[in-house]
Amino acid sequence: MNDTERYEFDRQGYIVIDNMLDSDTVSSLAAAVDELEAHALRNLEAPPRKVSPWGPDYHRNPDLGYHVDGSNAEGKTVIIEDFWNADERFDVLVNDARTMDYIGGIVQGRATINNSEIRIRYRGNQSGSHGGMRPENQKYRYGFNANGIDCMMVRMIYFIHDVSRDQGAFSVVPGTHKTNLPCPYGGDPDEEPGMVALEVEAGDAILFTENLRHGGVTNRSGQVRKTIHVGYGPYWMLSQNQATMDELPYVTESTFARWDDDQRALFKPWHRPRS
Ligand SMILES: O=C(O)CCC(=O)C(=O)O
Repeated sequence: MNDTERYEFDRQGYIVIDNMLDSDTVSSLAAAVDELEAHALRNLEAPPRKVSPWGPDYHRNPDLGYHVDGSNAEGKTVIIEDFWNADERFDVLVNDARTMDYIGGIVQGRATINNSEIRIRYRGNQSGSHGGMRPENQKYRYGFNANGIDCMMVRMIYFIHDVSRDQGAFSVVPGTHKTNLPCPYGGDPDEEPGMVALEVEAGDAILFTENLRHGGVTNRSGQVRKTIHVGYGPYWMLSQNQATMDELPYVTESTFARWDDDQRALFKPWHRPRS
């Protein structure tokens, strides 16, 4: 993370990173997402179920180790969590050097991965605005101290195809990570004052603090919007996936077995890998 990026992240609460992934990686991830979407849609209603402490009722796939909730109907979204277990093509994102350099610039101490979701947003869908000051929940706060930026949860979104505003762009209200009062505007990102749709190209990434007001404007296009979201935070923060909220991260034995120690450490809150 260079000084300009650090300044902009502190000022705005997010940065857009051009060309984060090369075209081969984009193609490989896009194919893996398409295959996983097809598998997840076939299994959406199947047992076994995992009810999120936040309410939604997820399918836990016994073969591929993911959790899925949602629908592919118009206006709906499908969210696939713990996708690492499903396909080793996602491993390029586990301990990716460029990503970890950015995370090291905004999370102090040892950082771990606390969130992993593929968002598939069909025509008519929007992601409601959230984030910003929540008096009842300081878990995702944004801070700054003598050592610099001190974030709790942050997310990197990887884009595997171009996304314009009308294709359901990820959106933010710049600077709201520093607000002190609850947002009075409800949850419609198309209407929220100051909300900016961030248009990107395949291979770009967006890094943001979860304390920033953000969402996804309505997908008014024929293109289904597919993005890969990975959350990070201090090592003591447990899973922030909805299906496994505040539990240990859901990583299967076979996934751990194919990773090296540094990759495994990213999913071990409280522990360092054995040397
Ligand atoms: O990409 C979107 O539509 C919303 C994503 C979001 O809310 C998040 O990653 O926290």
